[in-house]
Amino acid sequence: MTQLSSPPSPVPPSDIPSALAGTAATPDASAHLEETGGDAETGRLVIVSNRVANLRSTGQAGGLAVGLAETLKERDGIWFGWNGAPDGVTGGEVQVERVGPAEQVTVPLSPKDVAGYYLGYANSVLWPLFHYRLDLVDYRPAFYESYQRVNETFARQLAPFLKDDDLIWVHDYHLIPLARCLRKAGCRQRIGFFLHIPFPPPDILVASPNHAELVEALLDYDVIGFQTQADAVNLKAYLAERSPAVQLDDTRFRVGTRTVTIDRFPIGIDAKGFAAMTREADDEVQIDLMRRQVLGRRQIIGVDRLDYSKGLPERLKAFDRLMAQHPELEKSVTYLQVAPPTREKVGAYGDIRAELEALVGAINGRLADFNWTPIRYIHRSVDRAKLAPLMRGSQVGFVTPLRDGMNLVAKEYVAAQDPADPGVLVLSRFAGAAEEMHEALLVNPYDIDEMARTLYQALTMPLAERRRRHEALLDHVMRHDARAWQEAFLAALSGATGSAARPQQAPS
Ligand code: GDG
Repeated sequence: MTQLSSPPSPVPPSDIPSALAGTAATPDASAHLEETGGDAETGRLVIVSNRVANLRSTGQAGGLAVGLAETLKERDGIWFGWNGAPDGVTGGEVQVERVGPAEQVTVPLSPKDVAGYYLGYANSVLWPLFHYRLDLVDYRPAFYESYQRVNETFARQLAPFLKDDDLIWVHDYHLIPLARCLRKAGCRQRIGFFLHIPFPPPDILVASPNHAELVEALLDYDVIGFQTQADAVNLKAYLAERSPAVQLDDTRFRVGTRTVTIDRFPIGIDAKGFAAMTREADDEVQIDLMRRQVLGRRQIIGVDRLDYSKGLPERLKAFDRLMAQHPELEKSVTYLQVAPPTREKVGAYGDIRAELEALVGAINGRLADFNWTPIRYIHRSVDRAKLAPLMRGSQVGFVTPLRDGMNLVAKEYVAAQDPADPGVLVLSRFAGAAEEMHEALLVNPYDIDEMARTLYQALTMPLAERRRRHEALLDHVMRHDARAWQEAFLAALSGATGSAARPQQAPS
């Protein structure tokens, strides 16, 4: 067993259970773990992410929360992250709350670090950079210092909770340096990283002054997981060009004395659960649906956080173009865009909101009639129980991000459809989901004409073709669901060489 050396614990980790049932591990992984002293059958799962999902309720927006909340409801482990309050003290008191078999461990951040680490480096540097938006990167050295400081503090606060055979699964771009910081604190557990957003090609990545440190820090993980093959290829290309890491086979690299796995683990949704939610439409949604049925109106739906990566202005322009090219569709097609606010303190988000509101106003002002509002735009979070029936009642799912790690809405739309009379998914080629969802109508989200033509194709598609496409998509979404994603990642992490090949590190 490995020795864990921890700094003094801010709260006693004594009541954290030691055994964890149901950890996924392949037979190969189990055999390997016997050699290395780890135990995939009993090791706990420790999830680390910027924010800790509310395990009691998953009715909130946010892909990560929806994707992972179910896992920890069923097994022992910890979910560690920031408490979300903007006015704490970085390194201050740790809160521990038990929810079922799991524990939520949350830590505070100071206003300075919320501005520097979260709004700054994570969301004004890494988010635009990783979404290929160099024009929106707001690089400031102080942001990077705060990002490093917060990762070091999180590592110091997390380390006392860890046990030797824990599997640590770190999520997303906020926490790239966390494994490096945990290693410095003496942690030798297997640590995996999953990036929910795209990983850009080397030419874009090197525009960041910190690209070398970021990639070196990534290589301290045992498993680096991406949404798509394209993302994994981008990191491998960077390594081939600029790193001494040696590629051993398709997914494994030798980094010093260690082996690091780089692979794709496309995230899925709780497809059965989401489909079941369509049967419980509340009165408001049912009335809306009946009204549209009586009026013979079809609906195009989009559901996205109001983020510049989601291609919302382009979508509105495509709808406008559709109406210009097919005036016969006036009053018979509406476009419902749900776009809850997000990261409003980052300047680029204010800009996209203003652009969108101007476009909605201009299009509706020009086209609307007293009994027809072409675009219904909801800039609030809609309850999840309403979303599923709203998607089912919409004939087109319009999912056209300019760049997206995966895009769960594409999968939710498919899961929500009535197989006997399904709607059509119009999907951006630049969403990670396009790598798997071949039967969607794939579009270039920058090409307004193509999107308008494709919307028309979707609205006029014969039933037989809709069913054929939907059947294949549904089969995929059901089989490659959230559970399959977690199992695949955890199997890879359980099977990782982990501490076996890592030299003993002195605690700092
Ligand atoms: C990141 C990556 C990746 C949206 N509006 C409301 C609402 N939502 C839900 C959707 C969906 C989730 O939020 C959004 O997930 P996405 O995948 O579309 O996008 P991101 O938030 O950008 O997520 C993304 C994901 O992580 C997972 O790895 O796919 O590429 O960017 O579930 O339904 N939910 C509720 N009300 C809303 O108004 N309740």
